[in-house]
Amino acid sequence: MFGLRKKWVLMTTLAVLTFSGMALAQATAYINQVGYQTNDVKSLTLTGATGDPVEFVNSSGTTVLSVTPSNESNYSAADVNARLVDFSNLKIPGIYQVKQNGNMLRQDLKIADKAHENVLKAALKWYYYQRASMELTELYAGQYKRAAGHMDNNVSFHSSATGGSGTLNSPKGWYDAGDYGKYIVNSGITTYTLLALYEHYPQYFNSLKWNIPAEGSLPDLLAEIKYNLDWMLTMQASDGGVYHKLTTLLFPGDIMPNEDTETRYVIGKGTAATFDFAAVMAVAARVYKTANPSFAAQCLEAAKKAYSWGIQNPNVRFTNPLDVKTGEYGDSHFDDEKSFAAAELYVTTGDASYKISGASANIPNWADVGGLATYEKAINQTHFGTEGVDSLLKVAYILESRSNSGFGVVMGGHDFVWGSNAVAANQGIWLLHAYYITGDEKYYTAAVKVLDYLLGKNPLNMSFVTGYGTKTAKNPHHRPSTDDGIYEPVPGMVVGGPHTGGEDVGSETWQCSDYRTGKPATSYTDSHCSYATNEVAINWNAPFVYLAGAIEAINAGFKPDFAVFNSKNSLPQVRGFAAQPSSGPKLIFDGHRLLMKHNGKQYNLKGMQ
Ligand code: G3I
Ligand code: 9MR
Repeated sequence: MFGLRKKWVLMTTLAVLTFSGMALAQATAYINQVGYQTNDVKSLTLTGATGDPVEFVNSSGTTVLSVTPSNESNYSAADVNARLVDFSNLKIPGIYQVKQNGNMLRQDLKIADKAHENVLKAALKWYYYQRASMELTELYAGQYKRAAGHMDNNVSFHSSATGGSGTLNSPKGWYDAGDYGKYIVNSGITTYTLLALYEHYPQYFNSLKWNIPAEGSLPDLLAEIKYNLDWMLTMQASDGGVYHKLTTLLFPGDIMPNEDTETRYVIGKGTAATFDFAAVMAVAARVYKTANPSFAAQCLEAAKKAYSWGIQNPNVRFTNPLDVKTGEYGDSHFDDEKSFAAAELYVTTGDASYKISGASANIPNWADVGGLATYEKAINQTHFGTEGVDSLLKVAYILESRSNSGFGVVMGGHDFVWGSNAVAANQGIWLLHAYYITGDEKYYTAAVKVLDYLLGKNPLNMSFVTGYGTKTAKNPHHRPSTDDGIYEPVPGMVVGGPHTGGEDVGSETWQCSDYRTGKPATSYTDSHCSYATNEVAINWNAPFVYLAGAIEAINAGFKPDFAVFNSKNSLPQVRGFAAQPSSGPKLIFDGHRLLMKHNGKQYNLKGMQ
């Protein structure tokens, strides 16, 4: 009797221990919540899981693939141990369950053709929602219709806007972010990124539409970009210099655009804004040349004038005047803006007097655009030699290597700054450029992992794009979303993302209680108070749009004309070679590439089809 009892106690204790052990190590799977492209690379991340096979179960309950995860390794930015699972071999569209040892890890894994087309269109459509000076009608905006705000046709010159007098007619353009300011520096990298996407994939974007009022017969992408270019052009003074921003003196409260009737000013004039403007206008001159030649000519003239002003005024720094509290976008290093403008003007005009040597190895952001010149140099080797290629690949190599362990993401601890999601997306663009110039699939695979990160495969287990994904931000710091009375925020917005800066943490009523975890990758709050982690901004959506757009276009069979990789639709649809000879070379399709195996060696058949 006693023996039996003892045995029971022992068994119960074991059961409790086992149960609590399982509870401690609860397995979680992190996926791209929007979906994976049918014929593309696919991966997910596990934490708290064993190394046992992961099963993918289709809607009929059949396990269609079983994959052994990688060994566990640590991702220090979130302080988690993670395993990676590559399920690229799953190539049948559908919704799948993800299981391990029969335990359900996810039920929302989606595989589809054009998996990112809808989120891409939504992220592009957001620029329409950000348009100043026009009413958003129900026809285009649906429930997000709103009255026009900020006509900006009679804007005062602040005393810092040197040389300006009277008032300026400066309508149109996109609101920068959750606030209603219009800032040239941030418009610079944003507008460039969208122009580059069109320039790299013109055929794809000539037919992609997302229900916006498009000017004339322009493709939607060019029409949307022109709405901001038209505003930017108004910000150039007659001497060629460009004003820094157009805002109120203070940030408005949580009101709709039409309710913000405070005086708006043209503020500052400086070297960063002027060179950024020159670069963007030089690219626009190429991109609109066929669709709207007179506009393209106007852009080129504006670019040249701005560049000359920058050369003559190489060090005019903007800082907020004492009475101005809106976004500063202050910068004191101008070499990067200068090399960006010079590279673009050289490519547009062919005039070698614009040539400047040296290439930046920094991932681009609004304050450091040297990397944008690096892109132009790397893809135009006849103009620039190999310096762009060298810088690009040096960085791409490091980024790619990070994506193969830990959480399977590219973001390292130092990348988590205000707007960290834009850092991620810009890393993705960098990797895509490495793919363009080398054709090496590993860079493409890493870029896809960046897209996965932004859409849910991250330690917060959320999609960073409003309205897209199983779990997304509901309370972004975005005045219209806060004030429009609609529960769901405006869709298609990329929120800033995690970091430990905590600039919005404090005791004032409008500040956040401390949401920081001590780890950069998880220091985030989906709260309206959090302008440091949960605001939205045009320069954060743009690199996401480029990344999702390029990956969609590549999957649809397009490629930039300068890229050396084979377009995906030129690959033969080979699913096994049943009738191959039993000896001699063998052709293998690994799901992504056509390979030849012979005498124990493997050959990539790129360029041979
Ligand atoms: O330059 C320093 C660098 O030397 C230092 O190592 C680093 C350490 O954190 O900080 C760098 O400064 C950062 C600066 O951006 C430049 O990158 C600041 O910490 C950081 O607070 C600052 O954040 C900017 C923020 O405005 C505050 O000025 C964001 O990049 C920028 O995206 C954001 O932009 C705002 C606009 O002002 C207004 N509209 C909304 C928009 C988005 O929140
Ligand atoms: O709403 C503002 C946001 O757009 C800016 O990015 C942010 C940082 O400059 O500032 C926000 O405005 C806050 C201001 O700085 C302090 N008072 C509260 C404002 C919003 O809650």
